[in-house]
Amino acid sequence: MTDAARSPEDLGRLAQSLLDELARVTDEPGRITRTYLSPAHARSIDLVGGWMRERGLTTELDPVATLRGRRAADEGAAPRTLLIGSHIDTVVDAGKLDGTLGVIGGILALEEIERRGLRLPFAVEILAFGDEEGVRFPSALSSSSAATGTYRREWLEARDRDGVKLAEALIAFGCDPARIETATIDPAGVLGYLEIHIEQGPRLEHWGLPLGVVTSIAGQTRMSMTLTGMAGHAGTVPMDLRRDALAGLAEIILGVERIGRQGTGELVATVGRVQVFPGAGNTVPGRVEASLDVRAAADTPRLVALERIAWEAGRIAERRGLSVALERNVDVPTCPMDEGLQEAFARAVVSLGLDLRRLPSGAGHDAMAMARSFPSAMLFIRSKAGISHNPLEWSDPLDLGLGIEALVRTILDLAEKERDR
Ligand code: HGY
Ligand code: MN
Ligand code: MN
Repeated sequence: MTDAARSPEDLGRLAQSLLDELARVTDEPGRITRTYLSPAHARSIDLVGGWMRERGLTTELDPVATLRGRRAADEGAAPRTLLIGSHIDTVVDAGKLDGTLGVIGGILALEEIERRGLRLPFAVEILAFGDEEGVRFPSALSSSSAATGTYRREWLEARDRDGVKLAEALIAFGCDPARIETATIDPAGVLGYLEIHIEQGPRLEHWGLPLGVVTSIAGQTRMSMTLTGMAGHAGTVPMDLRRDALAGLAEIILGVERIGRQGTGELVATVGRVQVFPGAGNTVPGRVEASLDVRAAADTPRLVALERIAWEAGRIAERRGLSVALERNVDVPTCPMDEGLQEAFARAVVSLGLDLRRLPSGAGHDAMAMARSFPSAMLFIRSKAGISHNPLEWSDPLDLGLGIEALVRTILDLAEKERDR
């Protein structure tokens, strides 16, 4: 390492300071909430775009508001491009690291390569996706789907809780939904996609390791469930004459939990959001809308569980005189990570003198969408107590620095391979 190289400790401290600054960009003072195409998302693009430009990257915003920072190749007649990225949108009341670490880590890794006076035979593009979480609209992974030409046009018709259509929000943001196809990145010119991300689970901490190479990403299905009964006066409608949509949903939720527990392949099933209508304390709920999130390390257990949940929801609704509608919003199969890029991450981890462990991801990531077009791989950084989607989300800055140093070494490893190509 030359003098200009930062140690993992220094890299981690620097990453933490940028993470802290970005965490202050929120739509909800006092907690981190930065949803797709929100005012905070716009401010985060300005902040992160400034960090990119300060470090010599050229920036642009693509038609779905993905911020792209590009570093040109130093050599080669027709150099390819290495993509690095993650998301800068968050869940509600989020932690500081989920997604943002992959973008900031990419920016700092490129800065390290500059500081060390090293040259690359390929261009590098840092992608800051704006809609990985799918919190505001039922459209998860929509921005990375646009980069791989797999955008689902029906997402444009989706509405947020205020009734704003995704297409309208894009236009209000200064983007043009009619140009979404131009967001597609041609795979012919791409080496691959790398994403560093917090594990959001307990394995690395249990193993006592700061880093781990991801083998595959669990498939996931996200659905909207609507149950319709009859609203009524809480004081006058007898219990046996009610068509209480919320009571019906409560029974279905316990069924979802039971089916989740009985499943194989690390199946998980969650109802995370419920909206009750009309929502008055003295009114029998006439309608409820709920989310359903089902995942597993293999596709079959997930598909079997979805069938069982649909069947059971139908039976419960029928018995209670309710109607039930299930709509699929996201359906992403289990996604294996590229073997070659996994080995590049693995060599970098070993070069740091760390034990090498590999693990699957239960959480979804932009890498699932990017893998549709490009060889893709992920490196996990240890999460304290496996906590995420929670303001208590935290990783030791030294682990952050080790992750970024591993990314630097992976980029240099790929540079050597590219020269020998
Ligand atoms: O829900 C997920 O798995 C990811 O955090 N979007
Ligand atoms: Mn997340
Ligand atoms: Mn994430």
